[in-house]
Amino acid sequence: MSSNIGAPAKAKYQEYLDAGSLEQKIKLLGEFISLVPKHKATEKIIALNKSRVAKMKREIEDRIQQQKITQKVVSPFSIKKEGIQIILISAYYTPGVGKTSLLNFLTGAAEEKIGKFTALPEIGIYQYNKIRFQIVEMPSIMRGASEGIGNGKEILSQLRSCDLICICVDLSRSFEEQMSLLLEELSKAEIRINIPPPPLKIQKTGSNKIQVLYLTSDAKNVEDIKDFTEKIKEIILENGIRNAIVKVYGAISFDDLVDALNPSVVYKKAMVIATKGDLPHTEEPFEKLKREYSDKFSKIIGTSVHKRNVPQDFGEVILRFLKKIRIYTMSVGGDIAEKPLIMEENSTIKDAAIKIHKSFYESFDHAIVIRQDARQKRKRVGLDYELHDMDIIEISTM
Ligand SMILES: Nc1nc2c(ncn2[C@@H]2O[C@H](COP(=O)(O)OP(=O)(O)O)[C@@H](O)[C@H]2O)c(=O)[nH]1
Ligand SMILES: [Mg+2]
Repeated sequence: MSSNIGAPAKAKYQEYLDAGSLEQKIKLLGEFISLVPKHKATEKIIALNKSRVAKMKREIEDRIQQQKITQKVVSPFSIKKEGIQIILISAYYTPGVGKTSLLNFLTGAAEEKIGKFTALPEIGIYQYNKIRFQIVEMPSIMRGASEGIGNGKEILSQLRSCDLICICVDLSRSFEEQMSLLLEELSKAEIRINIPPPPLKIQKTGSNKIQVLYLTSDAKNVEDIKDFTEKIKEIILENGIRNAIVKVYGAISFDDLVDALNPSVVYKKAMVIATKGDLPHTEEPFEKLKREYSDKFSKIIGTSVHKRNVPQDFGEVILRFLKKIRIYTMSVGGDIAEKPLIMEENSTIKDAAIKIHKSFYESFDHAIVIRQDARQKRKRVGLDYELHDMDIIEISTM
C-alpha cells in the first residue's frame, strides 16, 4: 500500500482485510476512504476503493433481491407508476413536515391521514389540464435510511424509478438539518440529484484490452493524460472488466468513472418544496434556503397549505422543470384530442408517431403541424420536424 495514506488509514485497511462479513467490510472500507488524505496522489486509491464498496453493496442487494424472489415477497412500498410520478419525501419529525397536507391539497387524497404518522406510501392523482400526475407521499426518511433504518431501503428504492423527487422541507425547523440528512441518504443510496450522468461510455468489446478514447477537447484537457489513462484502466480492471472501449466526451473525475461503473447509480431530478410558510419567522429561513441551495436546486418553491398558497399552475411548473412538452393529436376529421401526449423537449414528429403507434411511423406519409404562435400557423412537415410545447399534429399514413 502506498505511503501517501498515513498510519490511521493503513490500520483501518488492515481491519477491513481481517473483517469477516461483507457488511463489516463495507463499513470499514468506507471509514478507510474517509481517513485517506485527499490529494492528487491518493485520488486513484480512493476511486478504487469506492468502486470496491459499491461492488460489495451490490452483492448484498443481490442477495436480498434473491431472497425476496424465492420468498415471493412484494414490498408494500412498491407502487405501480401511473402518468408522471412525483414522490414527496421529507426528514422524519413529529408532527410531520406537511407532506400529507400537500398531497391532500393537490389531489384530495388521504385527508384523514393528515397529522398522523405515515407508515406506508399514500397516493393521489393530481389533474392539470387533463394531464395526470401521480403524487406519492413516502414515509419520512430517518438518518441511516440508506442502511435500512425505518424501512429506508424500500423507501429510497422507490425513488429510483420516479420522474421527480420533491424534497419537502419544514420552514419552521432547521432546513439545514433536513437538507443535509436527505441529501446524505440520497447520495448513500446512489441516487444522484440534478446532475447529468458523467460524459463517458464504457463498451465491453471482444479484444483483450482496455482502450480509452478522449473525444472532445474538454476530455483531453488532463494534466498527464498517460498517467490518467493508466489509472482509468486500473479502476476498470478492479471492476472485473478486462476488455472495453471507454469513450470520454467531456471532463471527468475518478468519482465519475466509479459512478459510471456502478449500475446502481441513478440520476434524478429534484425540486425543493418549503412548507408552512404561514408560520411566524419562516420568511428569513426561506430566503436563506434559496441562497444556500440554489446552486443544486434551480426550483425551490415556498408554500403554505393552510393559507392555500401552492402554485396554481403546479402542473405547468413541473412540466417546465422536467423539460416536457405537450402535443395534441388531431384526427383526420379535425377533432383535437383532449389529452396531450407528453414528450421530451426537442422531440420530433418521428418520436410522436412512434409514441402513438409504430404503424404511424412505419407507414408515415406526412404530418400537419398547427402552431398558434408561428408565422405560418399550419405547416406540412416530415419526420424530422422538431415539435414545440402545445403543438397540434395530424399524421397521415400511406
Ligand atoms: N402552519 C401550518 N401547518 C401545516 C401546514 N401543512 C401542514 N401543517 C401541519 O403539520 C402537521 C403535519 O402535517 P402532515 O401533512 O401530516 O405532515 P407529514 O407527516 O409530512 O405527512 C399537521 O399538524 C398539519 O396540520 C401549513 O401549511 N401550515
Ligand atoms: Mg404524512
